[in-house]
Amino acid sequence: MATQREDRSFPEGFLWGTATAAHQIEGGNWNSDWWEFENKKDTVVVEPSGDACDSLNRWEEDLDLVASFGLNSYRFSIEWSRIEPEEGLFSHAALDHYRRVCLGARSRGLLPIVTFHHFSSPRWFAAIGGFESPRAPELFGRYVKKCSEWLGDVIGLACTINEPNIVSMMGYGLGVFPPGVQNASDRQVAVNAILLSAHQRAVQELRSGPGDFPIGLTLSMAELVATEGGEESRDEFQEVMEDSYLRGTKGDDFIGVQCYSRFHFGPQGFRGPGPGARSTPMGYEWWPQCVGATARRAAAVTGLPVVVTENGVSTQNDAERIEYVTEALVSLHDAMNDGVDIRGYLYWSLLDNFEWTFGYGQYFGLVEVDRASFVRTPKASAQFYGAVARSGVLEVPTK
Ligand code: GCO
Repeated sequence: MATQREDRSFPEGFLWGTATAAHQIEGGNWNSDWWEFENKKDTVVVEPSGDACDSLNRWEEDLDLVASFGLNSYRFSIEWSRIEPEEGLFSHAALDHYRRVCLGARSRGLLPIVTFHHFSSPRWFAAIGGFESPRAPELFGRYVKKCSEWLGDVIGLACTINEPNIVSMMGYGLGVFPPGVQNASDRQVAVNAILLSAHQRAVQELRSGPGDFPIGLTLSMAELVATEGGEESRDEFQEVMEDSYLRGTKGDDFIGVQCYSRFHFGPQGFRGPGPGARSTPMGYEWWPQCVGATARRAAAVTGLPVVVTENGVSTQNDAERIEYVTEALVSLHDAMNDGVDIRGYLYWSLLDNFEWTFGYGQYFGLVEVDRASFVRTPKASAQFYGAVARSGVLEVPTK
């Protein structure tokens, strides 16, 4: 029987992009807490980031790829440890580098979506306690102000802090991010509060600087499912990891939603998806429709427009990536049809890159990167996703 299909049309002006992060793609980020964390003797990180994808040098090649797919935006992060290598010492060369990246994006018809903090911090900042330090909001605000002076007129959309909830949970809960502290829930909650005030300080600095662009934070979210007796632990997780931040975005211009799957909660708390559930190499349940669910909840709690600033799947089966993105976009389109104000979707990630504690063993990219030569090879999913972006129409095969 011929394959039928239904078309899902997205509005004019919808942001179709892809996302990366400095530490995961640039290479040589030796002055950061992550470099120290991944190279220390007893590290939990499977391998160091090293040269990553050499994007500090190959950023024009990366922009050419994004534009060649037909996307209209590119999210990347600027690296604090390059901008402010020592406390109070700012590198004009580094600021100018990121200005060139913003201008390069614009010259290729790509809206530059700039993240000011994507997990990595300068060593000097980590040495004074990082986001446990009461000085963090002032220090982060000063860094953002300096960036705003240099880049404000060329930024298209600003993400202050990437997944602050993950910074605290992984750093002070699971201990697999710097500073590698385990089960310190009081410190995790305290760090959440400081991260949120750092975000709010950054919003003020960006608002008072040059340029006029939407500002928000990007939050790691998941579709949270409670089975009988799991409601309390689900609600506790939701409060610490999501709602405490969602409430703190009052006055922002958008909420960046980043989700990959759903999490289950039973009478004993967090539990797996149960036998036979399809999963991904990251160990997540295969659940792309989490995108629509989390966008709906973020919009309902914040009242803000939503940008899906990250969503994607780690797989070496590129057809699976196409399947995942298709299902994710259908769930997003359903939410938009129900009136949720969703402004864009940024696929994570442009490149196969350094996946933090997992090293280079995960493959989220639309583009393969040779680990020795750094040669970039677009995958079929890049052409698929670019075709959706160019037409604004997702063709969904129906049975
Ligand atoms: C995150 C980070 C990204 C990850 C991506 C895949 O959400 O953890 O923003 O740096 O690489 O999410 O895990």
